[in-house]
Amino acid sequence: MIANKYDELNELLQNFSIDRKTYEFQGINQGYINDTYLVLDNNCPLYILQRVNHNVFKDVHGLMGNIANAFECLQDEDYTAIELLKTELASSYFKHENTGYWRLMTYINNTTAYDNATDEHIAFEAGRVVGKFHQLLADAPLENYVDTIPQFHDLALRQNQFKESILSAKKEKLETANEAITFAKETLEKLKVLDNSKLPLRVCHNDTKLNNILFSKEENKALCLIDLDTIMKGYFYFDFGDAIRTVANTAAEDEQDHGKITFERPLFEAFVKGLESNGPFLSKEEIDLLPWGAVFMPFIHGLRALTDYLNNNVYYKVSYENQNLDRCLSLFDFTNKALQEIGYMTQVVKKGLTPKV
Ligand code: GN1
Ligand code: MG
Repeated sequence: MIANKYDELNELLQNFSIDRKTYEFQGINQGYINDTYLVLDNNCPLYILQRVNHNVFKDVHGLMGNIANAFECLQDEDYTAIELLKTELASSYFKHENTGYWRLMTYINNTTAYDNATDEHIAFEAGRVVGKFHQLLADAPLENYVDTIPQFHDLALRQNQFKESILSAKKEKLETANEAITFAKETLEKLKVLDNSKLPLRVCHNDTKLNNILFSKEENKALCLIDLDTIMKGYFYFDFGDAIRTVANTAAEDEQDHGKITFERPLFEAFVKGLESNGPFLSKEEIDLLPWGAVFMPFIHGLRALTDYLNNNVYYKVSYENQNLDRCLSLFDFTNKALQEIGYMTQVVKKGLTPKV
């Protein structure tokens, strides 16, 4: 990062109600959407500073309201609270006239996040904290939550966007992505079995990939969920499937060697055990659809990555030209592997999860 960027960020921090000093910054290049910095004082990490991508999140005020509302419910001795630092004008975000929307949150020390589950303990902990998150939000009034990205996980919308991208894509791209396009069309047919009509809407996280779960470094205990921009209404199988695609798969989202992509049954079972450890909170209908969630979520992410590849990378930040296609192919490969495990997953969730009556 260039030196004067530090100055700009320090200037920006003056708008928040924190000690006036010269802080240091470390860029965190993880997400595909926002810009994130760790704020340090004398090498000691204190805050997370983020610029919210206004292109993706049109209603930042509503988004920050969702997070503040959720934080009120997410209070429990078994769930670590994150705090939003207020601006001098007592707002939870600051709008800079040139650089857009910024927010500042507490950094929780001695924590880490994993891209993949390395063992069953991590998978169990992930399930436990996703369950805890949902239990704490189970009675949250849905009307208080705006849709930060309307129809975020709506397959019909994603299918239309995909079809449009095919119409406008360059011929070479259509050829390179030919196999992925065929798989997408076939899988869209198969996913017609998904019927949401009997499911309750819940306040969901909507981006529960494993590296959005914070773990304590010492005990490897899952503390809380981070990256809360997509907290909004949804179905539980969204959060289940998004977690499973990273917990039960030990390969990266953009893994090019598909031999490394596997569906790890012990990790799947451990995650389900973790979910159940909070006691029952899902309806029978929700439990029945969970195996399909583990197919649906990697697929919809793969479809969005493919669409963005065909659209010339206008949505996701990419670190190399074909990253979106690599993500798509890897996500589709896992989708296929999860499809083959539907029968097995059905047995595990039926045996492992008790419906709430
Ligand atoms: C995006 O930037 P990041 O990693 O938090 C995307 C998620 C995907 C994720 C990885 C708003 O999130 O849906 O799971 O990439 N977020 C948005 O594929 O599109
Ligand atoms: Mg995210």
